Amino acid sequence: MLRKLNSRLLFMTSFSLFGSMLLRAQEPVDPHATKETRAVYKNLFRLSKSTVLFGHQDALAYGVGWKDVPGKSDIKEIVREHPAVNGWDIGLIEMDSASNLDKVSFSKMKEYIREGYRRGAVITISWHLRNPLSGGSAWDTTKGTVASILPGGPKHELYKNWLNKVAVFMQDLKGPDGEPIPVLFRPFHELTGNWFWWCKNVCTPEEFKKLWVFTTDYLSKEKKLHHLLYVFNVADFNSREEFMERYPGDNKVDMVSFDSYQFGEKTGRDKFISKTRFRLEQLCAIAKEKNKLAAFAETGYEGVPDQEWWTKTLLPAIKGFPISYVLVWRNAGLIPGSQKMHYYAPYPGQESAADFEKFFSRKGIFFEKKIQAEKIYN
Ligand code: BMA
Repeated sequence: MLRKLNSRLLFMTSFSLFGSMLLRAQEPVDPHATKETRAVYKNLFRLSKSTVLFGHQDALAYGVGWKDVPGKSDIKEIVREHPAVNGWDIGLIEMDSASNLDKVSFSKMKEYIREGYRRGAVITISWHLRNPLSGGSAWDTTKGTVASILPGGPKHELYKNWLNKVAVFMQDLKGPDGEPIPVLFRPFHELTGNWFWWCKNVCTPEEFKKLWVFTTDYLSKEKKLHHLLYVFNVADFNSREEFMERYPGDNKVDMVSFDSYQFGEKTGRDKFISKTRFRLEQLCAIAKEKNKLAAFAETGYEGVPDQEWWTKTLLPAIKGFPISYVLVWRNAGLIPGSQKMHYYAPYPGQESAADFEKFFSRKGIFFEKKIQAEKIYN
């Protein structure tokens, strides 16, 4: 009886030891990930328990009414600090263009990335790549595009050529000691939408998974890039099943995330909060179960037409969830050729600026100085 109890105890302890080992195994999926990449990965896990980093797309390159002013960002104009996460997009790199689809020059982008890294910020990159089958934009949803670039497909070689260009760009991101700068790479984002050629209305789950596996394997094994963390990103989603339908596997993803925006009247506040909280609950449950990082990779309310959006909408929407970061989209300002203003962060004089300062001073919200103090690359 005692022997039985002992062996049961032994089984239970070894099981829980094994369990906690599994829980503690916080390593990127790339077994050759660089030292700094492993460090940022672990530190993001640690930090996500109590803090959320604030991010902004293209923050250092331009803002509402300005472009390429060294040291400036709209966020810094308000709170005297840059964001903790710097988002960039490399769309058009595949065309050998000197600038991306939003006219940020790639050489300057590299400088901004190095600058952000030196200040201890997190770097994330998305890729609005053009349609390799039709020659159209990322928004050209010609059917069969994904299939055409998979191994054996007529555009496979072209796609590899594009990936080679991505690899050259990524390889050029180096820190002061020549170390590669870790990047949270978020390819094929918003894959559950219906607006990009890799979205769910124009490829099957199997095709999408194959594309993901081919791409990540090619970059890590063929091109030997070991400073990328792979971010799986869906658009608005309504169930766990929807989120998981195209998930390529636990050994191919470092972080799970989704994008979701507020639209319409500011009375839509409650709806946005409850939908976001529902999604964050699903997301964080998946992340926990799979031992992955989680993020709210893109959000915002275009033009921020709500004076208290930051503390009365965004904060209540994300409060309490162990996510690494929340990022708002770019401050393009006036879209050329239209009367439309396109921005998601405040700038001096913008109606939500005062509330943004309140958001900034909340304990668990990190901007540049707090992330710098954490030395996440060490
Ligand atoms: C969209 C808009 C576009 C932009 C694209 C890629 O959401 O901001 O103006 O070209 O993202 O950054």
